[in-house]
Amino acid sequence: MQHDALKGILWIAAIWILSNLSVGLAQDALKSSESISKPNFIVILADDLGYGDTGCYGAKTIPTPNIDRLAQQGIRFTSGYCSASTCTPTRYSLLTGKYAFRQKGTGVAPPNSPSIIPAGTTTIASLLKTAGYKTSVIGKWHLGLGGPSGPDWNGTLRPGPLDFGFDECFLLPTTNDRVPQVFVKNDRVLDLDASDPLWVGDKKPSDNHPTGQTHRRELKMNWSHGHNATIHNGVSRIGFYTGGTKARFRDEDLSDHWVREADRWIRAHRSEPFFLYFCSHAIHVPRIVHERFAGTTKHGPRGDAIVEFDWSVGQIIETLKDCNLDKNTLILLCSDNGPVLDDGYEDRAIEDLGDHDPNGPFRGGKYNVFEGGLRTPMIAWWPGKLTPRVSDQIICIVDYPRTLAALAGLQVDPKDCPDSVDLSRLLLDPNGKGRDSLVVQDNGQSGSFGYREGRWKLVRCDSQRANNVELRLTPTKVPKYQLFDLEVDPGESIDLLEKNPEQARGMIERLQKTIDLQ
Ligand code: NG6
Ligand code: CA
Repeated sequence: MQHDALKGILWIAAIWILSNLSVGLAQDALKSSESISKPNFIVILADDLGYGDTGCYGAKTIPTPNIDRLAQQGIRFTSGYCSASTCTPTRYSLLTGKYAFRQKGTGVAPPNSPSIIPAGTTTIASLLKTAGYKTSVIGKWHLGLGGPSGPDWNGTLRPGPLDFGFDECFLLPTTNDRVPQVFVKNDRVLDLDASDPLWVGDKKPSDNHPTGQTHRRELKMNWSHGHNATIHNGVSRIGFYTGGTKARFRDEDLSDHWVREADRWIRAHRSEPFFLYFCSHAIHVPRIVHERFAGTTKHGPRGDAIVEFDWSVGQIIETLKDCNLDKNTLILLCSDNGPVLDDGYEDRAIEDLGDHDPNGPFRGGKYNVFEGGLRTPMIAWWPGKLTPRVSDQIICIVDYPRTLAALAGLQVDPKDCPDSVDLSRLLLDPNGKGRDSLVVQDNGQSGSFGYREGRWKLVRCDSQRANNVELRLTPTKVPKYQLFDLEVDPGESIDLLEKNPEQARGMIERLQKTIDLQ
């Protein structure tokens, strides 16, 4: 009798254990199928790459097979915009979904810039983190680091990416032409030896400190303007620094570092949804490619740097394929501003340009608000999910936060990412619509804006001067307002302002209204 009772209890216990186990297994299966259905996101941001610099956008003499393949298999946008024609404000908008002119101090950040993004700001990374994503930024940051007194290069570099939603980071802290040439891993300078502290400043640290001016003849790449302060790796930079000798990188190896880190990070997070912001330094000056890419084009370092960037894109795809993630990953590829030829170093960008058109059919480039400064190669790639096509709908990098949040199934608070538009339908549906209107800006100090509404483009230059309009840095005098019909005049050469006063007046008002919105 006792034996039977024990048997019964054991049976009940076994059934209870088994049923709970199966519920647990079912829950696990659900969890993993949920995470599989959540796509991974990779934003690949080039630096200073022009609309016409890749094969799929018309380049004939610079091979970019990897980017071209993405375009062929995905959506190639012909009206894709970065939000500013310099780096810092564009990066600010990409992360925060906010136009940079709304935030003071978002112009090109100097070497010792404190962190620019206000504490507590919702970003593309913090949003995705709330949806269970692993997040990382690998590459050029250029949004400042540290509190109001600037970066503590020998200590903890907070606030930084870790305070804006990134779990990890591996950074070029400023630009490759600004000091210091070191990596920041998470919140510290990588490989910094405490006995050789890093000092960064904007004044010569000693009378005999070698600079691009005192040692010009010994440089491996001569400067043409600016860039004549501290020398590292045979190249003089913007700003001064000493120390951190072991922590310094070789410019030639930068792309290899980004690729190696991206490969490591993707593999480590292959079984959970992830967001990787991959922001290469390429093709920013000084354009110093790895030895294996030197001379691969007839356009000198600028062309070779595009080939090297394309290679790094190809390597990321290889990693995704190897991890079997290529069908479940959306890549958005774009550039932070339009092209520039001589941006401070004598690297034959002008002399060896030949017939290549860095800004494609457009006028202008980096530093101005003509289309060449803002219209960027923009490709969305997500095999099996996006119908391959060319789209002329308007999309901007400021739209990435809300678009990716929507694809991750998130609701975004209306006060967050206020200028970002959810364009997920535009990606998923060939009949989806882009933006009705868009405001773009230059570096942000001179009151220059571009305002696009459909085929119309208003150019506003309060200073009545614009730089790099003909891809030469000499300033050009321009009227305060100009109006162009991009459908018939993509090169912005025929000012229609006087012929279309109503259209112009309306756009001037609507632009101002958008600027004034808080
Ligand atoms: C300019 C630099 C230019 C580049 C740019 C920022 C000089 C003369 N020019 O001030 O070389 O560094 O800033 O580029 O110093 S960006 O792509 O990071 O915005
Ligand atoms: Ca740039």
